[in-house]
Parts: sequence; C-alpha cells; structure tokens
Amino acid sequence: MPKKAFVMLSNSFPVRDMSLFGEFDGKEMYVNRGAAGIDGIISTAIGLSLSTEKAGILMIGDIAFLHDTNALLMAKEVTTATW
Ligand SMILES: Cc1ncc(C[n+]2csc(CCOP(=O)(O)OP(=O)(O)O)c2C)c(N)n1
Repeated sequence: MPKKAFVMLSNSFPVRDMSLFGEFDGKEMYVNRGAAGIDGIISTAIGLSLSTEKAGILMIGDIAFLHDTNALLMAKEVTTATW
C-alpha cells in the first residue's frame, strides 16, 4: 500500500475487522462510524480524496458498494490525485 495514501474503512465488518485484527501503524485512516448506515461510503471516500488532495484506498463490502455506485459518477473528479 502506498505510504502517502489514506485508508477509509466501510461500516459493517471492514471497520470491525480492522479494530479486532488490524495493525494501525500510524496510517491515516478514516471511518464513518458516527452514522452506522452503509450508504454513502464511496461518496465519503471521494470527498476525503478531494479535501486532502491525496489518493486513498477504500475497503468496502459488496453490499455497501452497491448502495453507493452512483458515487462512481464523481470518479473523474479525483483521477488527478497522486500516490
Ligand atoms: C442504509 C443502510 N441500509 C441497511 C443497513 C443494514 N446493514 C448493515 S450491515 C449490512 C450488510 C453489509 O454488507 P457488506 O457491505 O458486504 O459488508 P460486510 O459486513 O459483509 O463485510 C446491511 C445491509 C444499514 N446499516 N444501512
């Protein structure tokens, strides 16, 4: 994983798995746990990339991904972010 990239964890198991088994190691990491819904996760990750001007990695389950596929329409906005 590129050093400068942030990580965003989806709600449901990704954030729980990281909490139980992950090694944080100072990694810049974001979650949406204040709102437990699995909607809007991709949108949040894209917003993070735009606001931090960094590329990031989103760990997301298939159901949460399907809940927010419209967010992919914004993907072209973040293609200039670099690792
Ligand atoms: C908007 C919304 N709808 C439904 C739920 C109920 N819900 C909680 S977890 C979940 C499934 C998540 O599956 P996935 O994204 O594949 O992640 P997994 O936990 O399986 O890794 C659902 C439907 C929710 N939390 N929010």
